[in-house]
Amino acid sequence: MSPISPEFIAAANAGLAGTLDADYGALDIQLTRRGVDIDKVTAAVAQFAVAIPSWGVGTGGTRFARFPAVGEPRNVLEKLEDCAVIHSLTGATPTVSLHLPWDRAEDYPQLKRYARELGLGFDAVNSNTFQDQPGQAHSYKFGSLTHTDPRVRAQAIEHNLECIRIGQQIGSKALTLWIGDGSNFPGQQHFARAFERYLDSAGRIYAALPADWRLLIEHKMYEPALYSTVIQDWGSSLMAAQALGPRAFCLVDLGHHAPSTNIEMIVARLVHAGRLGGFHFNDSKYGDDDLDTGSIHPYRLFLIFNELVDAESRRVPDFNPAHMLDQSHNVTDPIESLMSSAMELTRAYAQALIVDRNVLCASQEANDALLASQTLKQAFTTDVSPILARARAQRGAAIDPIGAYRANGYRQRAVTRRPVQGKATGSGIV
Ligand SMILES: [Mn+2]
Repeated sequence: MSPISPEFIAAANAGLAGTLDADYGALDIQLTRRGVDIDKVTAAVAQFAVAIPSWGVGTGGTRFARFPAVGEPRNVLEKLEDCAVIHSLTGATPTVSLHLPWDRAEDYPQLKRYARELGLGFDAVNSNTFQDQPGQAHSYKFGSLTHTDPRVRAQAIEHNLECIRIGQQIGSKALTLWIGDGSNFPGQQHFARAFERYLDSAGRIYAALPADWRLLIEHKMYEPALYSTVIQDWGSSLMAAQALGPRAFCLVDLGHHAPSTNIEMIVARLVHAGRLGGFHFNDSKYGDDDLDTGSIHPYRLFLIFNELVDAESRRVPDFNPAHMLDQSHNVTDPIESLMSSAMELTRAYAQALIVDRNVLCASQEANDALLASQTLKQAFTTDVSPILARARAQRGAAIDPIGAYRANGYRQRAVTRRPVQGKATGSGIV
């Protein structure tokens, strides 16, 4: 049972239903004129789901400092409570992505049961070989899966195998692999040998994957290694996925690219290769900022979803990318940021669903650049908010999630139930 009751949400919705009906009706008239069946779009939006990262419900921070918020979750159970609040209000976040060892639990079957009681399941598990843990035999200072010392590589491989074993107990079906390995100086690392070591180590992890699991390979062009990273870009990621086998896929974190990179085109290429495994959604102005999804470049987000809907409409075989948020919240209530981001994703999806694909296709074939561009802009500039709100209401979620959350007082109650600790565990940027 979620900490936010269905009765509370129903009462919050009651006062907004009339306005929503009017706005939805007005949008229906507009979309009908354009040949769009609004109820079909709403039904599709109601099916949209994105996983919450367990590390997202705590206040993140920058590499300089972290300013803890009040009422922050102190362990994985409290993180799940917060995730349940987000899902009950948005209806769009039924799963949680755990990060190990930050989210270690004593009893994983019990953790799975507790999650189910809250109405939640588990998405991909994330391994962590980019920082040392207390009591660890070998340091990751100079790498993990690609370290020159085979003992370090063996330790990093074993950690990933443990993540798979834990994931199996909680019902996960994917392992996300991101390594901080790389170099800070030209000449520090032999590029080819480091990549070969990666393929060897990742191959051992891949070999241990259960039959119904996927391996999601996350690339990142810089940081913590600032000159080169071993899995630097989608090219390295795709080469690795193709070398490992059919259940290895590429994961696109929006922040892990050079500024101005055409991410929607990378998405199209990975779709073509049959290797688009999923996303870490966030937004950025300069680099890997991990800002709230859709807060800086909503048009880019729409263009990415345009490629996803295009792939859906072309019935690309086995097309099933995992959606996850990966954000760091420094100045907002993390629950509010995560709700807002989940809503921005459904917005981009709805906008992409109402693109007139016949006109777009005809414009492309006729080399009518202006009409093609305007066809996308028409969809992007349509205010689809009533569709999102109706989809939420249909799922028993809130018409106005943030308004309902503030009215509920969940955070204030959490302050009392969760006294401030000296140091919060397990937050970071990945
Ligand atoms: Mn990420």
